[in-house]
Amino acid sequence: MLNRNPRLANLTSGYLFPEIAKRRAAYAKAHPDASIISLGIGNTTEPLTPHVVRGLSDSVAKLGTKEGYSGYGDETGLAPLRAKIASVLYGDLVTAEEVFVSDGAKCDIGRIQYLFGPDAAVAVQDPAYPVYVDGSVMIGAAGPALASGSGYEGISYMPCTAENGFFPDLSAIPPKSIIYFCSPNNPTGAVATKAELKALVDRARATGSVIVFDSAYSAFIRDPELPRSIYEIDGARECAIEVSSFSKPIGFTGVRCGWTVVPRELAFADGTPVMNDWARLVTTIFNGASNIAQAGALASLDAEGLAETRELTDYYLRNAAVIREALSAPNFRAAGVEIYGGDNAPYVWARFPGRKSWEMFDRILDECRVVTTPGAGFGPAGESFLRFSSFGHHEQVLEACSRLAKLTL
Ligand code: PGU
Repeated sequence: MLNRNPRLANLTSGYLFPEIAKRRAAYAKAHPDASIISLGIGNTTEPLTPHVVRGLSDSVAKLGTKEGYSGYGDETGLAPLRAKIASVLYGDLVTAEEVFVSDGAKCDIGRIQYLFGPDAAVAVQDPAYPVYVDGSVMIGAAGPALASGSGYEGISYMPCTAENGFFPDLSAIPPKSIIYFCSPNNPTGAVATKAELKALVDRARATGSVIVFDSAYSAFIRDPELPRSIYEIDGARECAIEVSSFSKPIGFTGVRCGWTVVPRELAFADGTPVMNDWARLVTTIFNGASNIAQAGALASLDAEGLAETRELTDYYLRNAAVIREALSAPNFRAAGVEIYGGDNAPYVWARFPGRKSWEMFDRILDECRVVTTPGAGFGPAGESFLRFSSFGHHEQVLEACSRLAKLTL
């Protein structure tokens, strides 16, 4: 038989979210009458909005006609959608040709690893969305797990803690690194300021590094002073790729549509534009996002669609506020629980001093029948934290919160 890819064998555990689903299923099996509520995975729950549904269904109807049918499209996306993303979401800070439509941010994060290959150094915020690290291990840019059990060889972990305002010490970034940076952040809920992103861009340029900026949650930013894109920062066009998504703003987690921006100025050490290789890559190993999904995404970018996006994201932010309040109840306060995030992001990040993440995960599942996400699953600096997701039906979130109020700590 063929040998197993040793890089895949380097992964120490399963992907975080299926791991949590497994524990939930085991608990449900042992307690068949328990009504479990999930504040775990960041998966949207509210129905698609009417204007977006019209965009989708008009596209389906068109595909059922001789004149309107289309097969394979441009692998880089429908021209009107690329133009609308550039103008509406970036205020023309990027051009339509620099926008590459995809089937989602996670898929593009995986494909981006091919651009730089196994020799690139990797720097990540710690904690971070697990795909950055696991994807790096899969391509061989990161090696086996460290003996200490805290991460993988070849990855520079940049702790983001309450003490540093969840913005890392950038001096830890080695030369010529891929820097994964997520803002609004999953899981901490922190949003980097313009000054912080300027420091990040300056450090990337000084070290010959490339930032992979994940703005999947930018639609949740309410503070007008906070940047929604890395391209609001001078110099970013020379050093940053941005990945983003329609999953969370318009509930497309299952429909699947996202995009990646690769600016014309971004070049490899030999001067080759990164954009050329990205186009080569996506036209070769990706056949474009579904034309139906793209039509829905396009509808979300006109005035009616934008109003719906605002309403939908407001709904989840209201849930986040309820969760924040629940976690400041006397039982949590007495245990010294600290609460972060949830105001410009759909995640609330809570620290349980002196406790382990998985221990708290099990306790809350057992006592409250509420699923959370253990902070340790996002990296060593996530230990002692839990992430609470605001994606859920409001009444269920209220019920989960009333159960949390009775948790013994
Ligand atoms: N980027 C970040 C930072 C995310 O948190 C997520 C989803 C994605 C990208 C995925 O975007 P798509 O466009 O839908 O591919 N994170 C969720 C879901 C878990 C997962 O495995 O993606 C979460 O709970 O963290």
